[in-house]
Amino acid sequence: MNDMLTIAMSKGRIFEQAMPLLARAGIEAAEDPDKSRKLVLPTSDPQVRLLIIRASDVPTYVEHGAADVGVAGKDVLLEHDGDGLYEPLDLKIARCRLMLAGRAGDTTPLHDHMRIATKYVQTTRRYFAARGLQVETIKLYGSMELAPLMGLADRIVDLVDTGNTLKANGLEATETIAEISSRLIVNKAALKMKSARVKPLLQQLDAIVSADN
Ligand code: PRT
Ligand code: MG
Repeated sequence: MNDMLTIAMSKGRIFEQAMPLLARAGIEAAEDPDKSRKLVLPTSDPQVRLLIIRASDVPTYVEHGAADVGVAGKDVLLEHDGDGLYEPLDLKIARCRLMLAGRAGDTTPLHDHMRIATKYVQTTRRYFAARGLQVETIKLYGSMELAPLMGLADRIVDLVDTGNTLKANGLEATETIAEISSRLIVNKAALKMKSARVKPLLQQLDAIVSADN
């Protein structure tokens, strides 16, 4: 069991974009997580297994050593506090931007006590605090785009890729808070205790990402 390497990631876009990279490092999923109900997936390498969990739970599993390695969006990592993990490699996949957005044409300047709806409460507070503004954050778990339209919030902070979702809801982005991509994260203890497994994987993935970018 100690020779087993456990890799945590979410299904959806992260799985779809991370697995082709892992395949080039010799790790292929034995099953498709969209077709299987299994949360632990064996791989083509008998010593490697995948945990399929919620995107925002990935840093928690890795920090506590329940997974040795994980793939998590920078958005999730910015919002996660804890120090049991390293973030050694930018996989440059699942890219997007964390942006501030509001109703199209709304030119109200940013001000103290502005209400901002977001899933990213900590990151939002930190961003505004760094600019000397104290905002009122309203925590939402999804469909942030609705909040300014319904008068729940003045602005939102959300991920933007093509901008189509904002546009379809009469919103426009005004500022980029962070450039987002998925990172390989590693449990601190695992990097020491399982370095013979983890370090070669890191080196292989680093070379694969460099070849692509
Ligand atoms: O969906 P669920 O609640 O299960 O979890 P999740 O939303 O955290 O998972 P998932 O798979 O949707 O996203 C996982 C990770 O993918 C995020 O943490 C980001 O790091 C990354 N990513 C990259 C994105 C996007 N691009 C993205 N466009 N995650 C979400 N979106 C959404 C965005 O929230 C908005 O609703 O897509 C919409 C905007 O897209 P455009 O193209 O219309 O601008
Ligand atoms: Mg989602």
